[in-house]
Amino acid sequence: MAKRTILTEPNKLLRIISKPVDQVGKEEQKLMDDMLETMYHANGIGLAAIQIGVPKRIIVMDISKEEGKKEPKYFVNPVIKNKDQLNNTYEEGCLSVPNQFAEIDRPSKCEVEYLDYFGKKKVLKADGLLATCIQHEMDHLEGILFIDYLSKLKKSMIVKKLSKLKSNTTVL
Ligand code: GNR
Ligand code: NI
Repeated sequence: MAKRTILTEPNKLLRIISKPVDQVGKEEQKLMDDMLETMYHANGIGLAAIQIGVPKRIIVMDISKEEGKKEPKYFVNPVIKNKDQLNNTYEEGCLSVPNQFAEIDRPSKCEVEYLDYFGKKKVLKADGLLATCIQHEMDHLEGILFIDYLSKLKKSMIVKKLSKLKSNTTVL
């Protein structure tokens, strides 16, 4: 496994629409391993492949709370089947929008069809944080970030802040 660099806004790659995976093979499994390691290292609960610069429809997630008890979840080619009529507000953050948080409204429950780590077809009914996180990650596959849901003013303040931070660092 290898830890990779997480891209941050305003990086254009984050706006790419990711491509479906033909087959879950060795290469995809290696990518999922790397994504999980990268996500754990950054203390995130989810990560989409494009966040490490790979435009494939792959997501990893772990929303387990207990320290030491890992519950990794892998989603390849995920499709949201049913969204609840009812919305839920959650304070969201994103590893690609570091240290910025905002309340975002999304359907409170959803059903997702996907392939797992072994390429097996699965269906998952999600609610609570899991539902929010899956929808946040699915947005990444479409090149959408949570700040896109904010007012122009709020969004531009965040983007400006991040651009400034970036120009002050020597890495990248
Ligand atoms: O670590 C993360 N936390 C989080 C909190 C609320 C809603 C969504 C998320 S996902 C985020 C990791 C990330 O950026 N995934 O793309
Ligand atoms: Ni994110």
